[in-house]
Amino acid sequence: MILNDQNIEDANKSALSDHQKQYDNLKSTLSDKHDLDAIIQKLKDFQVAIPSWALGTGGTRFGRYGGGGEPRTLEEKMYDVGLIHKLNQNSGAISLHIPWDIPENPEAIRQLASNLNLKFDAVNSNTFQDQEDAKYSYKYGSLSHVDAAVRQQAIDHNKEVIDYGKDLGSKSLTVWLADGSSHPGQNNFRKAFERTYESLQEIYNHLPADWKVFIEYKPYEPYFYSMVIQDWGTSHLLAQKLGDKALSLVDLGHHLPNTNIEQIVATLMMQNKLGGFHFNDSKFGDDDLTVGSLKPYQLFLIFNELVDGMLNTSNPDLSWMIDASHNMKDPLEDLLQSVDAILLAYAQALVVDRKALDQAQESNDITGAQEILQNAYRMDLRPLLAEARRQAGAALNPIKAYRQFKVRDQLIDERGLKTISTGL
Ligand SMILES: [Mn+2]
Repeated sequence: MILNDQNIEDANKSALSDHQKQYDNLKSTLSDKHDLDAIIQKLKDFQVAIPSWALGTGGTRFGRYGGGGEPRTLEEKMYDVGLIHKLNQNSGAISLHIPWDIPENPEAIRQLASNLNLKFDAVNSNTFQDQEDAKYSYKYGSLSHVDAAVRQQAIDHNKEVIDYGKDLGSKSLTVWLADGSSHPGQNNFRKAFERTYESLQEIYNHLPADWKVFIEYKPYEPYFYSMVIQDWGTSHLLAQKLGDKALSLVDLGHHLPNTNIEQIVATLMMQNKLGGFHFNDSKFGDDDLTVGSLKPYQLFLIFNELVDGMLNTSNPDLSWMIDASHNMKDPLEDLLQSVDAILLAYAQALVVDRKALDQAQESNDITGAQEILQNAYRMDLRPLLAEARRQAGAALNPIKAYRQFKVRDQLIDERGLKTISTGL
């Protein structure tokens, strides 16, 4: 299924005059202090990649309840991302997980991406599952395994993923290493780190000149006692040792409860070592819930540091991606909500009075600093987002348009009710 410009125009028609009133109101409040055209341009430019594994229904170790019309092939996944992008014009990239989504015919896949106005974001390797035709098992680790032959298999897989990405025009590899231990004494921490570093060096040396590798960290799961890359410090240490093309990746769900993620962001950007971002939300752990659904203020504080870092450090441009699992909601609706939450937090951070905040901080005016942040956070910037979408040719209200066009019903008609998407 494809939506065209006329569809979007039709969907917007009835809401245009209300939108104009709301936007004019907001404009009169904001335009004294802010260059709204510049902010709108930033919002239009902001593109969040959709991972190929998040377009079907996810599950837990207890079960999975499919929702129907799920994409069965890489091509169908790309059509789904194309639908999201057509509705919001902020999702113009797809991130592939190999071997779940191997591009068998790169030429045709590139052509389809270009037809749908999509780019290929980071490619992701998978050494946390055994593949059917694999010679060795990753039960006791991959890049950190005690056996050099198993490590080599995992290294070769990562190199292969880079090669697939090269064919498609990706510029980065994300490594999330699931290696670790579930029992005290099982692993020698130092040796596990050293083996991992050596394996990553070989992968790093396979990167094309204009590529980066992002190193993701996670405190627990799938292992419950230790993870080889457990936190941002370990990720940063590896990135630092590897070289300029290696950077850390922050996944919002990969922290223990109450971790100050915004401070991690500030520190990594100060070091020019923040490469990528995986968005989701969580209450207990790596819950992979809709971005901004539980802790929107935290998301705003994170964006406040991201915007500050983008203005005041030389950190390279970031690779933005959603990394969530849609277990109960329609994945496409959930992704539309997530992208909207990300853009809203970004917009709020863009209207923070940075000069006043700096003055408040430098004069220990704690109350004043809080007022400045909360003034931005409590402003309703949804009309600004809608205006950016309108200018970009997207739907004023993407979810409403999605429902108006009965997209899910059409996808079920096309693909069937019992389809299952590869991935989570
Ligand atoms: Mn992630």
